[in-house]
Amino acid sequence: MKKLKIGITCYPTVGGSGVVATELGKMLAEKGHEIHFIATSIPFRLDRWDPNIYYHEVEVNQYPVFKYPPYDLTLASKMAEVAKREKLDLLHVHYAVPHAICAYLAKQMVGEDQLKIVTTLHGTDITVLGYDPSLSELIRFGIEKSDSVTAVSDDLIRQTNTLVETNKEIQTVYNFVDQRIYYRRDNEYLKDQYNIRPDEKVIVHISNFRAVKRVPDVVRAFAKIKKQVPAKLLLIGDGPELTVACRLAKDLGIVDDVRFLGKQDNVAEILSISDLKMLLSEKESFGLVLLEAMACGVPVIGTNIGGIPEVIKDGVNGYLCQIGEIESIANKAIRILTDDELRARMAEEAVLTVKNDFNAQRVLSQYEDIYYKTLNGV
Ligand code: GMT
Repeated sequence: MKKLKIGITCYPTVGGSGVVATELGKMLAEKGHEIHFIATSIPFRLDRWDPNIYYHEVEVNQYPVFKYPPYDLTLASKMAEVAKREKLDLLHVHYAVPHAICAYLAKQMVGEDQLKIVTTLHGTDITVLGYDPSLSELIRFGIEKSDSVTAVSDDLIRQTNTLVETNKEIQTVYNFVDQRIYYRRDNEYLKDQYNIRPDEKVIVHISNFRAVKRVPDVVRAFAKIKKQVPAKLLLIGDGPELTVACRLAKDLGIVDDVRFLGKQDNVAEILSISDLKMLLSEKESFGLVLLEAMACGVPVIGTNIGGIPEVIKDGVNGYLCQIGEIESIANKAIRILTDDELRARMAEEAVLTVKNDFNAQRVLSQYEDIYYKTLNGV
């Protein structure tokens, strides 16, 4: 098979879409494809040198004549410049808005037949922006002008069809984690470093602490769990709701049992001392953090919304729960934390789910297949 030259654009800062785009780029490069990241900064997971990986910085300047820095236009022109010079076969963009629109502009600048566009929808572009009538037309345009479109869950395809009213064929390509990085280590000593007693259970929540993640529900559920099980709560990440969570923990008298770890790079290390992961969001097209936890043998509790039921098999690798039903969430958590046999079985199933259903190599092949079909006009 011909080795491809692929431009990848994503938001390079912390966030599931950036992680997926970067990990995919790294794996494609390992297979010999030439990967050109086109972004405003080096994606944070682009942590190793590879001769097949290039990085082209989009420098967004502030001009006095413009009220806002022209990110979209600068990106489109950088995409066109890189595509022409490096003779890219295609651009794989993550997000319909603005990245698919920028890619379409670049395609027109390069020449319609010279460059193909593959767009991956991650959710935020659809489930947040899709409700805005002033943007839904633009999202539809970005989707329909892409040569191929993928989404990270079946649910996201349903939502896209409803909110954006498009008939474009969209294919589900699930997210994945690299099990060479995400696996359970034997590092119980870390508990001591976080001032957690050996007999205490560890519950973890990882997110960008936006309102949709409903972090206060995690804190409320933990307060109930704490009454029956000696435990600590690790909050990883940062965002607008962090102070709310902290204040609530104080009000509930449990702040000494919560560790606010902020943004962390070595998440697999921390997951390896965890007994349960909670993601109680009201919107979640997939929930990549669930997969990361599961790969590290951590059972999960997640809300029965969006793409989460495609990841959590209720009663097998964790439990599904209804949004905001704190009592029932706490009861399910207590069941997992107090029944060693159940927890071990769910942990094993969690690792198997990642291996069988969200296998990195299989996802990589799916994307390659889409690239070749797109280039052949299939
Ligand atoms: O809100 C986030 O979690 C960040 C957001 C992003 O754009 O990076 O995550 C979205 O894409 C991830 C990777 O596909 C998914 O795992 C998340 O579920 C999705 N977030 C939402 O749908 C809210």
